[in-house]
Amino acid sequence: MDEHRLFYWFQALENAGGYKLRQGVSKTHEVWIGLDGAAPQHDRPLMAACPPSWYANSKVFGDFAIADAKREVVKEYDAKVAATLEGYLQNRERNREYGALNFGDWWGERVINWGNIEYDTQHAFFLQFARSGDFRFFQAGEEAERHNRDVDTVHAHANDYRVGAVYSHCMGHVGDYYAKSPLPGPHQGSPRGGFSVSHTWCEGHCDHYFLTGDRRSLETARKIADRYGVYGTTNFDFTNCRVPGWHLILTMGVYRATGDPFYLNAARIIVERVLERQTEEAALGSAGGGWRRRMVPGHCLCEPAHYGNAGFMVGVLLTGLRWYHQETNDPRVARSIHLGARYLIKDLWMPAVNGFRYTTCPRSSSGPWSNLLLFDGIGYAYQLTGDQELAQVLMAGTDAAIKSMSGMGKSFTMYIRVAPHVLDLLAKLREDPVLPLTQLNVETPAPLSGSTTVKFDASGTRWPKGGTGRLTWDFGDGATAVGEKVEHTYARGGKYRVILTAEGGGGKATAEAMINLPPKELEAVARGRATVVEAEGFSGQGGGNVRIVPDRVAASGPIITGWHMEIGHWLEWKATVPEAGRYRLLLKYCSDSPNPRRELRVDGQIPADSCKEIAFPRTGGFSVGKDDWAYLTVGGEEKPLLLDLTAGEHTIRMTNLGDGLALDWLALIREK
Ligand SMILES: [Ca+2]
Ligand SMILES: [Ca+2]
Repeated sequence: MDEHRLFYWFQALENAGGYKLRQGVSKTHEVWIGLDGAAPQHDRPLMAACPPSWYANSKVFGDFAIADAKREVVKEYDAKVAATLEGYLQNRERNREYGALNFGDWWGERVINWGNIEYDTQHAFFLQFARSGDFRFFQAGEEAERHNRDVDTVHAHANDYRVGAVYSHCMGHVGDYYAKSPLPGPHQGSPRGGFSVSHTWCEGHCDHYFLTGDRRSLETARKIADRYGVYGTTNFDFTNCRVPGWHLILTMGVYRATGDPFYLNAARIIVERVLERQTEEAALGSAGGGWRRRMVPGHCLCEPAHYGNAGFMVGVLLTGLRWYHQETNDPRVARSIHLGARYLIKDLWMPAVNGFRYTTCPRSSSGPWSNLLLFDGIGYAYQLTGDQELAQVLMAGTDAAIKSMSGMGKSFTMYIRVAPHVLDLLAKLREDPVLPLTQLNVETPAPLSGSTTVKFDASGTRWPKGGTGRLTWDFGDGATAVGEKVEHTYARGGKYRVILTAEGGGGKATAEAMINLPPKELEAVARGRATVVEAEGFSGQGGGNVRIVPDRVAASGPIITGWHMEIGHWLEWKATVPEAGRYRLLLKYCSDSPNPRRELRVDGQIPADSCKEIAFPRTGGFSVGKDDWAYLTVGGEEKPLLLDLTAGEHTIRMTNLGDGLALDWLALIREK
């Protein structure tokens, strides 16, 4: 990365021989004097700290589960958080996140932005310190706190309206060094520094004050909450759910810290409008209970766009409502949280990946990365209602969520800022499950084996109160079975949704898996009637360069991708067939582009008109996080194109006519 993108620049004053800072930026420095003439040995004074149980009982940081190496879920969570902190600190080294005005923040949001502590990094770290007593988290939290408090926040300004505003992620913390991003393409660096309540945090400031007594942190929190409580509640309304969500979180944080009713009143204004706008009835293809709207391009690229919502936005709002409900016990808010939690599950929960879809749009990606963020509201709703459908999702999504944690500042913060508040519940649901806790393992046949026999194992399923129960299987093709370990042979390849139902101990739970089997005609490989050529083993290319990538989900060795940049970019493969005969050509590919097309030549000739432009239907992804592979028989499965080939080597060439296409392998299959 270019050095200059990392620096905070002091802007030169024209003709004055000096430099200027943005209005309102401040800086706190500690001066250490060694009275005995020696240099101080520490980079921070000794600090008095309490044991985690004391912090927990104080409720200053809300309800949370303290670190406990004997508790399932809690133990795994803390081990993962500790390991992920290493990744966070390594990123600091790699990105060189140093310098008086940079240190404490993390870099790399939208490639070259400073994150400006998005999701309240200091709060996330202070909470982990309070739970665990691990001082590394206090230090990382204090570094983030001092940066965000001093540099990212406007402390004083000629325009009163700006006081208490906080810059959103942007280049150089405060923006406006560039008129536009120096990188080409969308979503690469935000040159302007703007303010939004949806990128503004106060909880970490209050935490720091409570842990250290540093009044500057509390004053900063009040300055921010005052600004948004005054200017931000006039004729209050909102565009999307995270606006009232973060506004409530920061306002309630300062209310808890100060007890000043001004903040509770500001929160009440927000909540009233949130309740008015909740869409209780299912409509327009989206479940009821969310705050349905026509989705914006980042959330849905379909024409016309789908109605619905983005899970993380609703999740943030539920957290804000939770904090408000904990202080007020307003029954309307309890009901709203329950409706919202059910909405998240109905519209976005994807049982096959034990995670949520990003938005209501069926084409948006899904995974467990937002589980912990959303589980805060869902877990609270479960505690309020005992709704077992919520418990099932909480139980199913716990392990996947913990495993998917990453050390990038934004995602790390997003995981650990709320998870501690739901962790105790997640652990209790594991220690004493109210429903069967299903464990579904799938063993698909080896690639290219020609087999379509799949093995299923649910013997790890746990039952409430140590009892037992009945496991039933729906294989997705009409067949069913009963038992812990079963296997099933599919008549043909394709994608199947398998549903396991566990019933016993007074409860019922289901689990799902998606399996993706190659076409039955690949049996020919096992019988020696097919020649398979790995895509990455191409013999030549021209007009561009593809990338060879290992480790894609469900791939046979590496794959090729990056074949979309240049129209006319061709690739060639050599395929040797042992016998003369008629062959069909089968390709294993995936794509998330709207309209991938390729020209096909065999031994220099276009074998049929249909090969001048072969269209590959979109598969929904590039097999990064889930199995997006599909199989295409040239000419179609029903009436395949048959190539008359002599024994020996033949050349297959495909040329890019547009859009991205990842290829795993090609197979020539001889007709019987
Ligand atoms: Ca910053
Ligand atoms: Ca391959």
